[in-house]
Parts: sequence; structure tokens; C-alpha cells
Amino acid sequence: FSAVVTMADFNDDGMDAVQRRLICILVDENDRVVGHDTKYNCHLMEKIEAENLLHRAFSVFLFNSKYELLLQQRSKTKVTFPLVWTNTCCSHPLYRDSELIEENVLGVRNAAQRKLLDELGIVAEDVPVNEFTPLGRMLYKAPSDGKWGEHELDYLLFIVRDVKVQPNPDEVADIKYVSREELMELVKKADAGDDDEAVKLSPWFRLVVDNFLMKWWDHVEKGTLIEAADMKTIHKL
Ligand code: DMA
Ligand code: MN
Repeated sequence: FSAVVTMADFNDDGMDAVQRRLICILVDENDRVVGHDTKYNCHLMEKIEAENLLHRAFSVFLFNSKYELLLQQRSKTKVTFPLVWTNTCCSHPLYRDSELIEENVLGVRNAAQRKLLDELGIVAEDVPVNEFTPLGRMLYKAPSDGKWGEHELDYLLFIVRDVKVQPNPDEVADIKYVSREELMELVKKADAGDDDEAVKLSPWFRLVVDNFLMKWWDHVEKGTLIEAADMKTIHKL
């Protein structure tokens, strides 16, 4: 019979069977669910372009009680954007009941809690789903290398908590907390860098830094995050 699985399927650089088992949520530009596809397909630039595949994602920004932001450097084995510095944690809500709940952004909150444990060893009790404040949604496209990339509708979730962190080396190469000033230094370094040793920032983190972060950081410090939330607009960046 003709179901052919070639060695090429197994030998994709850095890709493992897990990427094909995970099922992402496909949405239209208004964030309405239109279907599902594998994580593998959703990140193939060729598919994204040919089928205009857009999937739902989230980005967590976790601050400690000194209002420093926790950053992570992605591990060198990540399929997309290895070794770049980025916000606390990113991933995708999966096509499963608990992560499809749209009321109160609960599905995305559940996914965020799941991945904070998976990537950073932060236990659920340290990040209760009700403590996440969804501040907005942005739509962006970003190629990683020739083959892989992102085209996402990304929920931006903020949380202020002191937590115990135990990074998972498969996911995370390094972590650090930064003040605003330290983040600005990092951005300057990334802008100046041109060799392979240079600091690199993820494209989605850079979009948040350039468009929203400093204004929202004021709200983190004042404890008024809820006032900054706008879950009606989808920012096309
Ligand atoms: C994908 O993150 C989500 C965004 C917002 C870029 P990721 O590549 O870290 O996903 P995962 O950890 O599931 O591989
Ligand atoms: Mn993605």
C-alpha cells in the first residue's frame, strides 16, 4: 500500500516525532477557530505561504516583586529561533478541550500554566490561571531559517509573581531577570551586534518591546494592569 514514510521524514534537522503529534489551533485573522494542523506543518514556511496557515499562540511575561522581567534564552535544539533571547515563555494552546476554552481566555491560560512547568519548572500553584492578565493580541509573521518560521495570532499574558524556577535544558539554555534599564541595554547590544556571538532577540519579543512593553511595565509597577488590557483589538504588526 502507498502510505510511504521515507527516511527524510525522520531526519528533518532538529525535528522529532513530538512536533508531528502536537496539534495547533488554526485561526483566521479575527481569531476565529477554522481548524487544526500539526505543529510541524504550522511552522513550515512553505505551508504558511501556500495555505496562509495562521495559528494561535501565547507569550508570557512574568515579573518578580521587584518588577523585573524574567527572560529566557531558547535552547540550541529548538527548531525555530534557537539561542535567541526572549520573554519568559512562549508556546501554543493545543487543539484539545481544556485549551480551546475562549471564555475568559481560559484555554490560553491553561496552556501557559502547562508550558511554564514544562520549560521553566514553575509549578502550577506558583502561577494560578487567574493571575494571568491577558493584555492584548498581535498577529505577525517571522521566518526563522529558510525552512521554519512563525505566523501567529499571539496572546500576550502578564503575571507578577515570585516563583521558583528550574529550567528544562531541552527547552531553555539560560535565564535572567532584567530591569527596564537592563533590557534596554540588551536591545542596544542586539541592534549593534553583527557577528555570530552577538545577542539576538526573538522577533515577537522585539515587536512587544517596540510597541507595548514600556507602557505596560508602568502598569505592572502601579498594579493597574487590568486598565491596560485591550482584548478587542488584534494588532497586525
Ligand atoms: C511559540 O513558541 C510561540 C510564540 C509566541 C513564538 P515556541 O517556539 O517556544 O513553542 P514551543 O515551546 O511549543 O516549541
Ligand atoms: Mn508558533
